[in-house]
Amino acid sequence: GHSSAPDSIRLNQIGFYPAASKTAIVLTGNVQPFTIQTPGKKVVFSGKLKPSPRPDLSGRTIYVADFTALQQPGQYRLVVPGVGQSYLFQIGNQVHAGVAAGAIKAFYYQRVSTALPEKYAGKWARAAGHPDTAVLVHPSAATAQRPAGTVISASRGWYDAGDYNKYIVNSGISMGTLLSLYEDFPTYVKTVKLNIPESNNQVPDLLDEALWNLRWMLTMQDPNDGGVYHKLTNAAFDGMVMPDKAVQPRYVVQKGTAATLDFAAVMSQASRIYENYNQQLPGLADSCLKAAEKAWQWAQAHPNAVYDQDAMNSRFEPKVSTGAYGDNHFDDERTWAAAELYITTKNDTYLKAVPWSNTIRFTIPSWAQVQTLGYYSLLRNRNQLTAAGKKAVPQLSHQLLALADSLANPATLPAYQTVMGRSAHDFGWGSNSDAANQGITLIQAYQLTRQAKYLNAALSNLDYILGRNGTGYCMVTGFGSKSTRHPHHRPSVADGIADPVPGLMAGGPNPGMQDHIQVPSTIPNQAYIDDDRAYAVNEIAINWNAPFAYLANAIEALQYQ
Ligand code: 9MR
Repeated sequence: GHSSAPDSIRLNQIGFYPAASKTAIVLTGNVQPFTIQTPGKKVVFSGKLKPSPRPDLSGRTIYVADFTALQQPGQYRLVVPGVGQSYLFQIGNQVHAGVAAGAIKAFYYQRVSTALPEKYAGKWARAAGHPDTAVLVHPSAATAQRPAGTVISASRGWYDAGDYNKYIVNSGISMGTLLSLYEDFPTYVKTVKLNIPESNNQVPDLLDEALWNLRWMLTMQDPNDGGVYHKLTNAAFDGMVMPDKAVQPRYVVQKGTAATLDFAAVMSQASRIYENYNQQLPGLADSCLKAAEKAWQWAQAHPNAVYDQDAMNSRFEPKVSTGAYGDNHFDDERTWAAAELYITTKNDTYLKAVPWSNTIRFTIPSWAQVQTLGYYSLLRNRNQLTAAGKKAVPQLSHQLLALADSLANPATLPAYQTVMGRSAHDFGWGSNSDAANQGITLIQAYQLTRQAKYLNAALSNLDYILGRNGTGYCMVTGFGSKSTRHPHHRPSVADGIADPVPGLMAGGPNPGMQDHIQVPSTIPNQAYIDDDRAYAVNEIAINWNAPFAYLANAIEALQYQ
């Protein structure tokens, strides 16, 4: 036939569950008929486009194809005469199982200090990078016991993103999100097989993978005082080379309140989760809880140790120019840490340390804004709390549902019929992770109420990430028909393999152009380019993949409940 223009039809490029809603967006100028066809061009469904109730962010009316009524499993295309046809998609059960597992497997590919053999990594096999067995204490972190230049070992962990550094703050939210996936859906998560070196032990693969980073995090605590170094880093970002070719000196820099509280939260949550695997991992849960309590005490004694990279650079050499993850508001980290410590220990002292005074504030989590992770944990553990903790549950539930209702409000549904993109403010750096984190909020509301509207709304954001969006891309490498192929990700750029490392979600549309790479459009939901220099829209990061992994796996876990 003639040019198929699949770019004019935007849908989840992977597919749909038989009983779930099925929507595509068609970029056309008028109401037209559409059909759904098999690969052999047999028409199995006919419908008519409807104009979107609201214009998109460029002010244009776009058109909605609803084929929810088609439930027969199979492979199909959507065809709009004169406009084009979509990529092939699937209707079927477990339709997202592959991408959901892939989103977790992506963390394996980010492993530091180990080779990735072909057996697990396929064509993305690579040599070990960054042993991190001889890391220098930076002058900003010097103490009497550990003067500047002291050599410590801090192996393992995950590379943060497209760069090769390891940041505690960002590891914190990433770990909290992945551990919460396990805590919310243990039965499903136990069935997720990742083909990683630990796959044959008796621990779920997700927890094995998370352990690679947890063990690194434990090394970032100074055993002398309990404080946690903000990050382990080069002085400057590496070039676009493979991990084993990046051999610049590595430092741990000053301890900070945000890093230490995030660490305390993760270790406390990890303690109660890995406790179930005490036989396979003897002593781990205990070590985590001790580390968490020690970190908490350091943070109590240092309630305001800001990581200010510029201030640090004005006083110490070498100057450090890698990611700052700087933050100077710690109430949210304190809330999260106190909540996790309270849930694990049942000690009301921690509950009292939650800064409730500024009232419960549910916001969409980000690396700098983590109190909601603590609220989620309190709610998911609501039946195990002490009497004092149970008192907070009604207010927490109320606030969670207020946020979820504002997200799922049909009156503010944007043109693409997704929760994501209700306003231009949704499109900052790493916007796809906000879509995923909105999805998690909605899943939490569903867990609490079992109201289908929340699950449907969460699914709309999975559809968004997988293709029903203003860019026309499925935002996850290796999945979908037209997906990100050139992420700002050093191994994907440097490995000489055409296909990018799979399972990685791009940051997504962001008109900010902090990388000075021109995007084809600065309309916020379209401000995206698949270019490996464009780190403001096309980098990948552990704190972005984690909520995506949560969302995709949670939706798989919930489909038959
Ligand atoms: O995700 C971070 C984003 O919120 C910030 O605006 C941005 C600039 O400070 O940094 C992002 O984090 C990057 C980090 O600093 C270094 N590793 C790559 C991260 C993703 O781009």
